[in-house]
Amino acid sequence: MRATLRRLGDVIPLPVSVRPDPAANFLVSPTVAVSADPAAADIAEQLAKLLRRATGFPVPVTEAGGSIKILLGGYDKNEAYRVDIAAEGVTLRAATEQGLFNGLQTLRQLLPAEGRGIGEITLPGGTIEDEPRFPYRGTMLDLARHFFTPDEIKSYLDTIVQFKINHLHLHLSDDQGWRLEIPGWPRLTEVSGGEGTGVDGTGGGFLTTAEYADLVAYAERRFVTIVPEIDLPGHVNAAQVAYPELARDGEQLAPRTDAEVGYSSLDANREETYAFVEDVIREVAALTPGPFLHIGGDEAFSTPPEDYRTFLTRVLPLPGKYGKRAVGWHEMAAVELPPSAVPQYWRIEPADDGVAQAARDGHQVIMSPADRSYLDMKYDKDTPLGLDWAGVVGVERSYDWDPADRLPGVGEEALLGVEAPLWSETLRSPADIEFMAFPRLPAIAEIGWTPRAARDWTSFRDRVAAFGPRWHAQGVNFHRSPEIDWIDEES
Ligand code: TNX
Repeated sequence: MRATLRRLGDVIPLPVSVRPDPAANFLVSPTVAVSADPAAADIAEQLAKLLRRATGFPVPVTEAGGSIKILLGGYDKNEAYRVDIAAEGVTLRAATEQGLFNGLQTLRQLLPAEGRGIGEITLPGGTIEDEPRFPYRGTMLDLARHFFTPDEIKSYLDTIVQFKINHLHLHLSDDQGWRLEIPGWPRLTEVSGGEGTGVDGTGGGFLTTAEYADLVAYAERRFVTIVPEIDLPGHVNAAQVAYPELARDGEQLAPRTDAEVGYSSLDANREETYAFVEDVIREVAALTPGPFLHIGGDEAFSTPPEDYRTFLTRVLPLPGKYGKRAVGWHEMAAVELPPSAVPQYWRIEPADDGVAQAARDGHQVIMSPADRSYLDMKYDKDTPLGLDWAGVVGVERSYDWDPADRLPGVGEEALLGVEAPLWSETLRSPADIEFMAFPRLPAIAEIGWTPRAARDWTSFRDRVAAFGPRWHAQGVNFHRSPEIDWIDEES
């Protein structure tokens, strides 16, 4: 069987520049080899593996002489890359391994759906030159409402990097559970991380410090930065159940498995609170090589506004004290922020004074409006999973907006990037995660990568249609949205 030839621009996110040259198609023949500088050997091996799987050919990796070449250097931007496909050979080049990794994802999408061993295949001729619009292209996974194991998170990582997502924010604590072991505070995970925790008592589990470190390293090898979140000063019932001295009157609170929000709070006027918070921030910072530490700050409805300011004024400098940039949900912008702090906008209102002021003050903002980017919103009223407080979010709705005109006063230059959060109140399995994320996460990935003027819903809709057989071959679940005219089989 001969796979249909992919078109050079059939890539998500759409590259900045695509110049097809149909006279220059490259035939991947049985003698093909990949050669690379030793520093790029890892990327070469990953490409060879994809080609072996697609063709069934041996595809050796050599230092020189192969018709597919991987070159490091010549390009001065971190994430940029260039691919040239000609009849005589293919060249992938970038200044950094991260750039090569991005190019590898592009080449992967130009291969037929994998796992087929179909013999000779053709890569479409021409040149792609590419680099991202924003440095931060993220998604968030809520491990607190429902825990997912390290292997499950790794498998999700392997899928999201194909769309050049480069940050994974992990929501590690909430009212229903605490999901990261913290040295010196063992009851957090012993009491609030085990069996019976999470929404409906079905989401138990936690990451040991070793598992977290391994996960961070796994992500790093795929050029993904883990952004850990400890949600403060609200969303803390699980911490208070484990350590009653963190409760307002020192009382023993009951574990909660419902999905209410806004009822719990640390006491901003007790020193015990700050001893706990600083320990946790120091330990999480020590375990996290990436630059960001997310301190939550959302929905603190039971923290009086004055206390909220007192609390954040003391806590916001702590990530900086331990070498990290504080990220927080945008409510934190009610307080004077340290210069490097990053507010993350999550609401649905068309304006926000605090975020606009932060942007004026030179802060970078992450854009995650719930009515566009929340992966836990239902696709339509019949979606079996998810919530609908921000409305239903179909695929076109998740694609057809722009972060640079979402909030007055928060334009292109104020944006660090975009993130698509996935809250897990209604999720139970990796298949549930995938169902909510695909195809909406690729839409958000394209918003974060592709220049605004170059992207267009009908083009995205047509390109995403070809991912049905790819996700099928990879064992990845997705929502067969009726908005997309899915291609069932690559013939
Ligand atoms: C709001 S978004 C929350 C979460 C919920 C989510 C459900 C945000 C910062 N807080 O506590 O899980 O809605 O969509």
